[in-house]
Amino acid sequence: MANEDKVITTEMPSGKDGYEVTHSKSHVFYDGYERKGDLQKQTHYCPGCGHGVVHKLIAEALEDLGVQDRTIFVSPVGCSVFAYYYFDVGNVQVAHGRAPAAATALKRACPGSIVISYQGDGDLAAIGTAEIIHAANRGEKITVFFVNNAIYGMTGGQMAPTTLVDQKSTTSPFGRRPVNEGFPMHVAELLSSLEAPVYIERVALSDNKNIMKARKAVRKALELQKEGAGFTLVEILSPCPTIWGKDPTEARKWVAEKMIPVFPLNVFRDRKVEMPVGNPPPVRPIAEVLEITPVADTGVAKPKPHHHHFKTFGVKVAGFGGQGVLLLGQLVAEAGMQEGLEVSWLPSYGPEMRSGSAHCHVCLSKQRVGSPLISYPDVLIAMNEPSLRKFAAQVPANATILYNASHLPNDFQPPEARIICIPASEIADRLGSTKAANIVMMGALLEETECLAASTAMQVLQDKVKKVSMLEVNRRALAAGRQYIDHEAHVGAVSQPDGCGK
Ligand SMILES: Cc1ncc(C[n+]2csc(CCOP(=O)(O)OP(=O)(O)O)c2C)c(N)n1
Ligand code: SF4
Repeated sequence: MANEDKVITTEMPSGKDGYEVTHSKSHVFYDGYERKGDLQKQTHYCPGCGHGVVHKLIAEALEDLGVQDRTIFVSPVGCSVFAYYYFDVGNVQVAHGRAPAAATALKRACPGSIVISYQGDGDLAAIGTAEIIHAANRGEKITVFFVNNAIYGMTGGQMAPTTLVDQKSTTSPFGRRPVNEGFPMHVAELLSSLEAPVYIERVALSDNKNIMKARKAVRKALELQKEGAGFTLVEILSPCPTIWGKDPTEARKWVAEKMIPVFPLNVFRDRKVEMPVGNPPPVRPIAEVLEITPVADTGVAKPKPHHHHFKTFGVKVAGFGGQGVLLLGQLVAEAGMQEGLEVSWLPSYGPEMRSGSAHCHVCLSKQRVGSPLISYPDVLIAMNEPSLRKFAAQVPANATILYNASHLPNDFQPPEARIICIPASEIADRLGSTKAANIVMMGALLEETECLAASTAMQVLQDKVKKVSMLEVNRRALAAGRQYIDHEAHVGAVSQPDGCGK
């Protein structure tokens, strides 16, 4: 877009006294705002709102510093939630209070970018207190613009941590009382007590002179980031005429007369911080960190290529904590990976470590996995009765349920799916460890469905189980599960203690 295109010209009657008013907006703003058809030229902010001024200062600074193309603007939740409609930069809008965390990730992933975390006082100083303190304490190389208007604007004027003593709000209708709601929070001072921040200043949009100072502070913070310095924050005391119930001029006056005495304007921090370097963390291959030893590297022969008869194969494993439900899912996923499939494993469990319910979804696929959620599994492995009752109805007619028991509960209404009862816990018990019931089920799964090769499963067990005696139990459990399917299980008969389904 050429420069001239963004110049808005108002033609006045020409002639002797005629004149032309020309004003322009920064090229960092979009030409038109696509928010609403009839509001292409204006923002959604109320007349006299400080957000519009701060946007202008930021846009001009980004333009002057020549960093528009590498800027990422993180919008908060609050009145400025729509900042992405205005800034023609990289935009991310995040959950309430999380902007510094998202900005951290963005900056670390793209160290050459200029990352801005833009936040109101509710967003930064209430719900996002932890995020801002830790981002500042870590010295993240981001710039935070903290718009303090002493109130929650977007939601209609609730008390913010920055609300002044005696200031009325919808949640402090008689005025803020320190004895009840505490004192206004001084964010710039609070963060200045930390070691890492490089630059922290508080400015105000109370009059033109102070707006010029704010302009300088905004530039300085962004310039420092451009130079590679650490954490920078500008707190901006900002009018909110609408919620304060004042006209724009009175609101600015209120910033000067009421806010500045409580939040003094100051440069609280302006120093380069030398971060101690320390030993660099060890660099290890991802496969090693995830304990996925490529088969070729183990010195053991690669498993024979296995024919996969499916495009996508979904398994749900369910039971209670301690039955190795999640581990069974991991082993299946791991074996799938070793056979060159795309895989996913999605665990789900309650807060209890033991005896609570647990289940996991495993997807084996020849294509990239779209969703790790298995709503209609090809196989349900139900390790206990509650899991059978809970998930059986999700299993389609042409799919299979492997149930850990010698027969179905008498009052159970079997679904259309094939059900195979396998007393896996009893079998594992006989082999010397009830814990190996999940591996018995794995053997049954492989033998019944041939989704993966048993040799791959054995390979995975060898990689995972370090204790020789336990590995031997697992080897026998895997074989026992397969054998049960081949020689003892029956499908589709009555609910009898002979491994039968319906
Ligand atoms: C998790 C969550 N909690 C609460 C809200 C409701 N909420 C939306 S904006 C807001 C506060 C906005 O105030 P502030 O951050 O000061 O920004 P302003 O609107 O004044 O610019 C709140 C509490 C929400 N959207 N999400
Ligand atoms: S409510 Fe206040 S902060 Fe929100 S847009 Fe209006 S003036 Fe600005």
